[in-house]
Amino acid sequence: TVTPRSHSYTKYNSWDKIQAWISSVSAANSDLISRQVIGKTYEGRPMNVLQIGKKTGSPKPAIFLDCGIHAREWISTAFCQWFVNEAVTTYRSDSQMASLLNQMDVYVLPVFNIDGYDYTWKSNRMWRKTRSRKYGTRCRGTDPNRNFNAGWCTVGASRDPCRETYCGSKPESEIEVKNVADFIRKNKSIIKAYITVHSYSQLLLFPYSYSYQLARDHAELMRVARGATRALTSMYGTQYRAGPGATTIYPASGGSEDWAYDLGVKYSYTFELRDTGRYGFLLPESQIKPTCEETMLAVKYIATYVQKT
Ligand code: ING
Ligand code: ZN
Repeated sequence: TVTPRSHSYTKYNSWDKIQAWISSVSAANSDLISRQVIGKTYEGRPMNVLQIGKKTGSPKPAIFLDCGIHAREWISTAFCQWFVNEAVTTYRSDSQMASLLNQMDVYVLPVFNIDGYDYTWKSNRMWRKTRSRKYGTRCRGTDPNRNFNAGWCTVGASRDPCRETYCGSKPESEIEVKNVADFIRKNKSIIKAYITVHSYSQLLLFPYSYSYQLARDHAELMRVARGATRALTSMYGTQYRAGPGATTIYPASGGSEDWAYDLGVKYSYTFELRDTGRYGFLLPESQIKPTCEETMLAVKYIATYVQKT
């Protein structure tokens, strides 16, 4: 696999490097990867989705995986790059990966909130939101994980544009959220699982976050989550907790995973990667490899479960 000079899977990469990597990894693995632009960000950057899977000429069931909804959660963005590389480099040697990619496609959005991510590199490392402007305030940005149409702005979100959890002027007011929601709606019939990656806290969450009500598929979602976290822990002993968002982390509305679930994507999960607070969002680069390796086991567990269901 040819990667652009200075892109590294064990370092955090700037948006410019990730963009060049998207081009080169797609070109070098054209048998397994197709790329498409699902729209542009507020500041005009292209949002690329990589479709990974053996090309069969007919639509396959699929998993949608996104990283970097929140700008400062750099380990999340590193994970999507790791996932793409693992998929293409182990397809020929790992029978589980081969079977998965022969039967299913994984749609990967490596960076959801590109404008915010770029801003964390150039101006403010702790930025979380998008970078959109709003009339009448100097505060910029909406929390993209409060902007989906799932109990929108009812709990754990703010109507104040200056707050970190600002829900936006209406559901899908953020172009990045609308682009992703449109893509998932358009491919609703094939998307069987939705996985979104955040940091930090070492949790595997599933619906609901906007309500204390248990999801219709609670028992199955919990069983799969437990299997996934058991697989993750088996590698380095990293402890994860699994459960519905509202009771496991905090009640919050407008999240992508609740929205995807209510749309009909049954296997809908939010990962909160390492750590539990020592470094928080500033997870050292030395932890990229172990974090991504262990998380791969959990994602493959969920993917294989969905494949066989
Ligand atoms: N945590 C998530 C957040 O957006 C979450 C938790 C998950 C909320 C799913 C709502 C739905 O606050 C981080 N670290 O961003
Ligand atoms: Zn987050």
